[in-house]
Amino acid sequence: MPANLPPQYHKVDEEYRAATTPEARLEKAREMFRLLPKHKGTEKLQADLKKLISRLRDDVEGGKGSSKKKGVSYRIPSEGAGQVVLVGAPNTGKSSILAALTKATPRIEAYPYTTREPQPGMMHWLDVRIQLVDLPPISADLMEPFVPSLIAAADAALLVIDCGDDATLDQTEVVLERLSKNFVELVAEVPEDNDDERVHFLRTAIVANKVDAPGGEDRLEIVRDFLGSRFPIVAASAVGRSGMDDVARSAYDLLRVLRVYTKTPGKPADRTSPFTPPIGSTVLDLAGMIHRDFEKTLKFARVWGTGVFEGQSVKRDHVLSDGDLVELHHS
Ligand SMILES: Nc1nc2c(ncn2[C@@H]2O[C@H](COP(=O)(O)OP(=O)(O)O)[C@@H](O)[C@H]2O)c(=O)[nH]1
Ligand SMILES: [Mg+2]
Repeated sequence: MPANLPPQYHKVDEEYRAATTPEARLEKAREMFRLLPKHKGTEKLQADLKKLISRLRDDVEGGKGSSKKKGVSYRIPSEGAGQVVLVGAPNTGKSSILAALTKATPRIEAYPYTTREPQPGMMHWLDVRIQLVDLPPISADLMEPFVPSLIAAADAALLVIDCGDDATLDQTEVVLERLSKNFVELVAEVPEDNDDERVHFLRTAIVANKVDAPGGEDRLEIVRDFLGSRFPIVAASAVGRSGMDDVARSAYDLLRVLRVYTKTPGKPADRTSPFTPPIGSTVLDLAGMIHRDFEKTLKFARVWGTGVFEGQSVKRDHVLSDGDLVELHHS
């Protein structure tokens, strides 16, 4: 995606790379964020820079002696097409959803606060691998201090709510408010112009879980009335195993990626494991994902898919579509 960065940005980027202390790097990263034009084409860069800034801030603060560090901190490297966190009040069924959709085996109990640590698992939606991360709950009484930063570092969130509980709307408000106070905003769409580097926006869908519970369908309607204009809502029952495909599909949709398959000239296509570049990516972006050097050597590509005739030759700046098959040709 064309970002059209101002020349000063590249200069500060170089200074950032040359900086040797966390403090100097933090300062340069902040400067880069200020210089970055805030529009659709820089969305990914804005998000990456924010993550970098908060990581550097942790480094700087962590280095100032252990008294500054409150409790444990976790970092879960993203795998597959992206990382989607399961967020919500206690006992809403977050761990049950992880267990239903992945091979992970979290503890599931009928009482709250069972999950104390983040737990990842790998989920499949069609041929795409997506990482789900189960998190400890958020309530008025408790929120582990590392939870907001783990959410901020993810690519998207599923906000799990309990349709078996009359307090579900209140509990959900508490979750959203506590995160907001910690500069994490769960939203349906990430705003394009956000100048506050401290605020992390996370694309979010609601999983209305436990629709099988007595009164579940009625509460689902109430949830739709109150939150339906704010978030997409997926109805589910982790225990009844209903709506699980919809949950997986909505996690994929939140990531805003394409499935793009590749083939080597003269060889058959690999139709099994797609690359997952962000929507709007070009042939050149894809080349860069496959190998750094490919960005320099790429001459043209042939594409089978949407908006082209079969095997059409396209230039480096051709914008890809979901499901495209691409054959890269190098000089
Ligand atoms: N009826 C019903 N119970 C569920 C569902 N999902 C989870 N539960 C139950 O709710 C309780 C809490 O589940 P858990 O996954 O540990 O919730 P967490 O605290 O959000 O991780 C357990 O007793 C689960 O069996 C569901 O879809 N329907
Ligand atoms: Mg749990």
